[in-house]
Amino acid sequence: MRVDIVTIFPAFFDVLNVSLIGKARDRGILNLNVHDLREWTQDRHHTVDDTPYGGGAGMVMKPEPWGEALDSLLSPDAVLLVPSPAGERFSQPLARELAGEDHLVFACGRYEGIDQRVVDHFAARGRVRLVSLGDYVLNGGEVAAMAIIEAVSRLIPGVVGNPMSLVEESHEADGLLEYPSYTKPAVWRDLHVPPVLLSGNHGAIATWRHEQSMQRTVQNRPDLLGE
Ligand code: 6GU
Repeated sequence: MRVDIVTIFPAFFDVLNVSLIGKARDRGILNLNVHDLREWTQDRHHTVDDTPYGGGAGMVMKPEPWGEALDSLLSPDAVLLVPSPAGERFSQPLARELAGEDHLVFACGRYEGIDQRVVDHFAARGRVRLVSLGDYVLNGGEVAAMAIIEAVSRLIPGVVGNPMSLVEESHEADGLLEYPSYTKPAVWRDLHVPPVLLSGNHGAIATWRHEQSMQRTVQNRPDLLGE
């Protein structure tokens, strides 16, 4: 998969060199390119924003540099992703959908946003999605793009070493939250690992884990269980 990221803060993405994403890049599974929006400015001051028409607080990102940047980066089969608190909610199903794409382009704007005509222009010519991480506000799209890239790239075959570890986790298998995990030692600071996990009884372990998943979901995410 090819991923292009356009941002005024390329340094945010330096961390994509570490861990599993870094390895996937080294192995050529993930071709990830970070671009500075200011490369596509024409003026001496590399201006990327201006005051909003109609008034109001904050600045809006100018359309021209975005137009130039996206003209040069978007391929015919690319999906343009615009992180925005006004977008559709990002989810595991959307991550799975995006993991099947060949080319993703992220347009990271500041949170007051990019001139709407940029989205309108490219939506008329290709696939564009505004995507939100949830109901809170970040300063810009960079951290959101990073979360989306991590969620998507770990679903690409070969990125996560053991494919079974993708199956059991939260939001994948049964729509319940994941059960709690334990490792050695069996007693730590007077806290005991639940005895069933040491029993060797695989049926009992599966039942216990399902109960734990259910309990956690009722407690933390009742919305996942339906009305
Ligand atoms: Cl995608 N962007 C910004 N700026 N804030 C957010 C978000 C995205 N998702 C949640 N909050």
